[in-house]
Amino acid sequence: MSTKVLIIGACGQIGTELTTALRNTYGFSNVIASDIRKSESDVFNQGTFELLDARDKDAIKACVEKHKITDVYLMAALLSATAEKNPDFAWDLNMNSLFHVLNLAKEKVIQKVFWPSSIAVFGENSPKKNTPQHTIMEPSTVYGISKLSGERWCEYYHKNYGVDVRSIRYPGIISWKANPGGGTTDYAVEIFHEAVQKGSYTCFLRDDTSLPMMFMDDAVRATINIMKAEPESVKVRSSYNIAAISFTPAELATAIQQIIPEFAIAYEPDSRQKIADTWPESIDDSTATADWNWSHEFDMKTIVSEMISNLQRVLV
Ligand code: AKB
Repeated sequence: MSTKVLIIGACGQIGTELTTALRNTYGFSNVIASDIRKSESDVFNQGTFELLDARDKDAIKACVEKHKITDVYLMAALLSATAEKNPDFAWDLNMNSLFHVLNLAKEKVIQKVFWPSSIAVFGENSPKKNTPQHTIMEPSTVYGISKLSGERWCEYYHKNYGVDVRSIRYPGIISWKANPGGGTTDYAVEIFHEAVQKGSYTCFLRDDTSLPMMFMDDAVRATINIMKAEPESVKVRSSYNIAAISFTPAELATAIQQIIPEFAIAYEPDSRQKIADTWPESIDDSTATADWNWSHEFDMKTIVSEMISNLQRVLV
C-alpha cells in the first residue's frame, strides 16, 4: 500500500516544515495537513488542508477514512510553559489525542504513527550531562508528565497490540519559518528575531542555563528517517533520545555578536527558569545512532548564520 500521510497539528513550528518535507518525500497529493485553525503560512494554501480537532476521535477517523490515510504524524500538543498555565486542557489535548491515534492503529484503520516526545520527560533526578536513553525519569511539569505517560502508552500499544508507533524526544528546536509557541526553549528563536529587528533581547532564562537544542532541518530529517526505518531496527518503542548541540543564552548571545557586533542581551528570568532547571544540559543519542543511523548535521555556527541570514531576508 502506498503511503498517505495525515499531519495533525500541522500549523505549529515543527508541523509547518514537516508538511513541506513530507510533501517532497511522498508527493503533494499524498500529504494532508490539518489543524484546529489554519495558519497564515503559504504552506497550507499549496496542498490539501482539513480543519481538525486532535481531541475529536470521530473527526480524526472520518478524515483518515476520507483520505485513505496510512501514516499519522500527531504534532498537536500544549508545550511546557503553556501547559503549566492550563494543566487540565494540556492533559486532555496531549493524552487523548494520542489515545485516539493509537486506537485507530490498534483497530488497523491506520498503519503507522509518529508521536513526538521531548527532553521534558527527564527531571531533576536524571543525570544532567549526556542524559542516557534509559535513566531516572521524574518529570515535574504537566507537559513532561504527559510526554512520559505517552511514551509508556506507545510502548504498551506496540508490545500488546502490535501498533507500529515511532517517537523521538525533541530538544529545543530552532527555526525561522514558523514561530514556536509556549515552550521553555522558545528564547533560542525569539533572540534571533529581536537581534535582527531591534538589536537587543531580554532573555527569560538565566545566562548560564544550558539546554539541548537542534536546527529544524535536523529535527525534520530525524522524524522522516525514523518513520522510514525498517520496523525491526526501531527497537525502542517508547521514544528515542536525539541530540545536536547544547548552549547557554550567554553562549548564544556571543555567537550572535560575531555577526551582529552591537547586539545586546539582558536577563530577566521568569517562571520558565524553574522548568529549565529540571531539564538535561545535554543528551546521549547513541542508541538512535546505533539503531537507525541518526546523526545531526547543523552545529552552532551554521545554525546562527542560517537564522540570521534568513531572518534578515524575511524580516528586514
Ligand atoms: C518546550 O520548550 O516545551 C519544547 C520542548 C523542549 O519540548 N520546545
